[in-house]
This record gives sequence, C-alpha cells and structure tokens, in this order.
Amino acid sequence: MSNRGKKIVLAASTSESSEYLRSTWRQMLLGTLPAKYSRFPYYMVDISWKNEKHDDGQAVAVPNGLRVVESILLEKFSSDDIAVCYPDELDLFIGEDTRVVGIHAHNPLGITFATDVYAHFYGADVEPINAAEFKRLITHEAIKKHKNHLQVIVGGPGSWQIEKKNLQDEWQIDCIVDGEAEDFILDLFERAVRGESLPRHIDGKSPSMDAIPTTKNRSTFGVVEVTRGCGRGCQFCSIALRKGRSLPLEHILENVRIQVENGADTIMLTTEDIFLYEQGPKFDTNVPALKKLFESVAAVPGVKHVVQSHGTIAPIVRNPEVIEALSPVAVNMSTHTHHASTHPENRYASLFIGLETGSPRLFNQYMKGKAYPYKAEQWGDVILKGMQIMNNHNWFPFCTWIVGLPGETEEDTKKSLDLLHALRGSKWVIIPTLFVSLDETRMGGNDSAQLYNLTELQWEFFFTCWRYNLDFYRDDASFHRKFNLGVPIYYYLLGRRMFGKQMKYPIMRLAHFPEKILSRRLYLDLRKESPLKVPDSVEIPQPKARPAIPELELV
Ligand code: B12
Ligand code: SF4
Repeated sequence: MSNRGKKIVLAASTSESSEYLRSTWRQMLLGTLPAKYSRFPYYMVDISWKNEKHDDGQAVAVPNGLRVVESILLEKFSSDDIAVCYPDELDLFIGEDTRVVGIHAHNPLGITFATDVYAHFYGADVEPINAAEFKRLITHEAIKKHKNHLQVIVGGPGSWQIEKKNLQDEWQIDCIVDGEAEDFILDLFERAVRGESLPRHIDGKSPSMDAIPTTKNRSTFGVVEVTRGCGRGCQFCSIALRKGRSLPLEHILENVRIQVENGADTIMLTTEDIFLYEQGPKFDTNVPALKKLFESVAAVPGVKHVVQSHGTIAPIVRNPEVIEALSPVAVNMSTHTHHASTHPENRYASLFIGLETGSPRLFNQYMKGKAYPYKAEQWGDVILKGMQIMNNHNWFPFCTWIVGLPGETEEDTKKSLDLLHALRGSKWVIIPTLFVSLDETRMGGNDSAQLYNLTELQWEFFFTCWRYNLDFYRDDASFHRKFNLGVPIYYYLLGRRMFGKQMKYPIMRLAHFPEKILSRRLYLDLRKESPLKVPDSVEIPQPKARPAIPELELV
C-alpha cells in the first residue's frame, strides 16, 4: 500500500484483544503477570497474546467498546476511511491522510481490581503484560511520526488509569474519554478529522438505549451486551450509580448474528449482572425473559457456545429456579469443562460474581444494595446458599473478594476467613483482590490497600483462597511437588524481604504444609469442619423490616 493511511485508525492492545483458547481467565492473567518474565516458560500456564488478523491486516476481534465506536463512526464515514487494528499493524494504516487514532483502554496500566496485586510479587516496579502491551501501542513509532497531523483519543473503562498516573502528556494523548461515549463520539471524531482542538478530558454520560448501535464486526470473546448499568450502589464501583437498563432482544440477536457472520462461534452475554435483564421493580428477576434470551441466542445458527460475564448472587437465592431455567443453555453450551462437573461432557457454567467481604459490618457500610432484598447480616448465608444452588446445577462461579477495605479490622478479616472456611470444598474460583480507590466512585477519597501493608490475617485469607484454587484446578501431583518446593524458595529469596514475616505461615498453606503445624500459627484450622453451615433457606425480611434500597441518584 502506498502509505497515505486511513483517515481514522482505531486500535486496541494485543493483550486486551486476545481470545486465546477462548479463555477469559487467560486474558485476565495477561493483566496481572509481569511482562519482564513473559518470555520464560515460567508461569506453568499456557498463555498467548497473538491475535488473528484479516488479509488486509485489520484486526479480527477487538474489545466490544471499540466496535461500538467503529459502528457509530460508520454512520458518517465510509468503511474506506476507517481501519481497526492491533499495534503491529499500525504502520499499515497510519499515514499522511490519518487525522485521528482512537485507542481502547480496558485496563491499560493494570492498576485496577485484581490486577494491581499479582505483578508485585515479582518486585516493586514490575509491570504486567497488559501495561507493557498498552505502552507499546500508545508509544508506537507510526503515531509519533505522524503526530503533527493527527490527534490521539483514548477511551474505555480503564482510561482513568492514564490520568491517575499522569501519563497523558508523556504519551501525547489529546483527549481522554471516561465513561459511556455514544452521545458524542461522532462529534468528537469529526472535530478531530477537521483538525480542531479537542477537550483534554470528557466525562461520558449514560446514553438513551436507542443511541447504542448494533456493532458491525467481531468483538473479543463474541461479547454481546445485554444490559447497561447496575444501580445496586456499591460505593467502590464505577457503575454503581448508572441505572440498570436492558437492550431490546432484537438488538441483542442482531449483534449475535453479526458475531457469527464474522466467524465467532461463542457468544459472551455481557452485563454487570445478568439477572438485571428485563428486571421488574426493585431488582425482581425476570426468569421468563432470561430464559427467552438464552434460548434465542442459542438458537441463532452458528452459535455453538454461550457464556456469560457477571452476575450477583442474591437473585439466585431469591429465585433458585432461574439457575435451573438457564442451565440447558448456560451449562450445555458452555466452553468450560472441569472433572468435578456432573454434566456428561463435564461442562460447567461460569459467572463472575463479586462476593467482596464476609464482614456484615463492612458489607453494610459499603455495599448493602448488593444483597437486596436480603440484609447485610444475611450476606454470609446468601453466599453459602447461592453457592450450593449454583454448584448443584454445575455452575462454578469465578468470584472476587476485596481485602483491605477502608477501616477493615481484625474482626472483619476473621469474619471473611470464617466464611471462606465454610466454603471449603465448593466448586468455584476465588480471587482475592485488594481494595482499589477509583476516583469516580464514592470511595475515591480513600487510600488503596497495599500488599506491603497486609496483616498476617489478611495474608492468611489471601493464600487460603489460592490454596483452594490450586486444589480445585491443579490436582496434579507432579505440579504440586514442584509448586510446594517453589513456595518456600520464593518466600526466603523474595517474599520475606518484600512483604515481611507476616507472610510466612500463610504462604506455607499454599505450599500444602501440614495443617497440624500451621494451625498453631494461623487462625483457621483446615483439618476441622467449619461451624457455619449452609442454611436450608434464607428468609426475605418482611416488607416493613426490609432493607431500603440505598438512597441513590441514578443516572
Ligand atoms: C466483557 C468484560 C471483560 C472480558 C472481555 C474483555 C475484553 N478485552 O474484551 C474479560 C472477562 C476478559 C474481562 C477482563 C478484565 N476486566 Co473486564 N469487563 C468486561 C465488561 C463486563 C464488559 C465490557 C464491555 O464490552 N462493555 C460494553 C462496551 C460498549 O463498553 P465499554 O468498553 O466501556 O465502551 C464504551 C466506553 O468506554 C467508550 N469507549 C470504549 N472504547 C473506546 C475507545 C475510544 C477511542 C473512545 C473515544 C471511547 C471508547 O465507548 C463505549 C460506548 O459507550 C465490563 C463491565 C461493563 N459492563 O462494561 C468489565 C470491566 C470493563 N472489566 C473490568 C476489569 C477490572 C477487568 C479485569 C482487570 C479483571 C477483573 N477484575 O475483572 C480484566 C482485565 C483484562 C485484561 N486483559 O487486562 C472493570 C474495569 C474497572 C475499571 N474502571 O478499571 C469493568 C468495568 C468491570 C467492573 N465493574 O469492575 N473483562
Ligand atoms: S453489584 Fe455493585 S459492584 Fe456489581 S456492578 Fe452493581 S454496583 Fe457495581
């Protein structure tokens, strides 16, 4: 190509576009594993961030948000004016005619929940693969070479990270878009194409649902949005105040068809909470509508697999029949398999669920809407019951739990440990994360938790989670032998120096040290049964005593 380039180039990093082995888990690892060691066969897990591209060099799959941007731009610009690519192909598309480069940022520096933790185990200044790949994109020579006649716009759910780290000027970003952008994308890009100066920062607002276009090309993991927003009001969450709204079924199905036409065989129904879909008042789960959604998506010719992103656990306890109703699609058509599943092909449905804490006090303070219609004091029971219902139907959730919420006391951590003990033997993954203070949330003024400050109890919580995960996912004796030896070596060479002695006994639990020894030093004794039991049922408080839905100003 004589390189005059495309007027508009849209790009996403390789690691945020990756759908390697159809594994969301692997993509999440790219957000956490250190780039420095990425060339070593180090991680004992098969990862890659190489992506498929079309013959002309354009990307096959990029994050859904960028596909929405592309779709809006196509309302005004010709497809000849726009290219969507990964960093390695920027040279092909950026040239004399290029006026704007739009970049998607899901988690560009790896400083959000769950990711701002694990790279640090390898040293204080180690950056995750995701951050290295984003840097490779934003500092690409092709952008620098043509910067005098183009403007750079960065948007996406992680764009805030760039401002937080003061990198906007160093990376020569003209405009950072934070939040939903449907209402102004066209105007913004038209201004950039005309060479007008752009605002340095734009805060997006929730658009009306009919402003959300169907996409025109494939999204990573076959992501198809089914709802926007949430409204349960958790104070640490950036989506908390955006009211939950559903996209019309026909819009969803059109997006599914587009994914399939462009080569996807797996659809990820994407939402903050799948149970919000076509909900009734006060978060009433609409089981018939959900069933129809799942069945309609599954019936689109070419769809082989259906997976879902996020959900909350309270609706499962309130309406257990929803799990039964969705299982014929969610389990039978899942991409995930595990030998603990009783499905004939060992399939299981995954669902990302934030469990966050076992402390009713912290729960009540920061996130009581998450349990609605249950009360904060019932949160432990809701988790135990919900887990039982899911596991009985071969749903093995992927859960997160926040360590170091502001004001967390030893008593709070013990409550979390007690609940963790009771969850032993569940079929799940539990990822401990550290509290991250996001500017745009109501907890934005707090300090984020730091690994270096964790107490022995918090470390115990952290490594007990990973011990569970290891036992559930890697019950392979030779792996365990290597791993068990590696842990003390790590502790004495690096861990002790970086995180102090309070890490010692907790990390030995990860290495399967005998509980007989550990129980003298740690809070939990895993040889014993937990005194907490799964309740037969969890009663919804009577109307008068029902917890109020937290006072929120929803947008
Ligand atoms: C699907 C999904 C995933 C999938 C697929 C991700 C992918 N690469 O495609 C998986 C499961 C792999 C994943 C992983 C992670 N995710 Co994720 N994910 C989502 C989810 C549920 C949907 C994303 C989506 O497609 N939304 C629909 C599109 C339309 O929205 P959007 O991307 O925000 O795009 C809009 C605007 O941002 C803007 N925009 C987007 N791109 C661009 C580009 C330009 C140039 C412009 C101008 C505007 C613009 O316009 C769009 C229309 O309004 C969101 C929650 C949500 N509902 O958004 C979480 C979410 C984005 N993920 C999040 C996180 C934290 C992660 C992880 C770090 C792990 C984790 N703890 O969950 C990893 C990181 C992965 C990595 N490689 O680093 C957080 C981000 C928090 C934050 N503010 O930093 C969210 C918000 C979930 C949450 N509530 O915590 N994720
Ligand atoms: S339930 Fe809470 S954490 Fe989850 S999306 Fe809603 S407000 Fe955010």
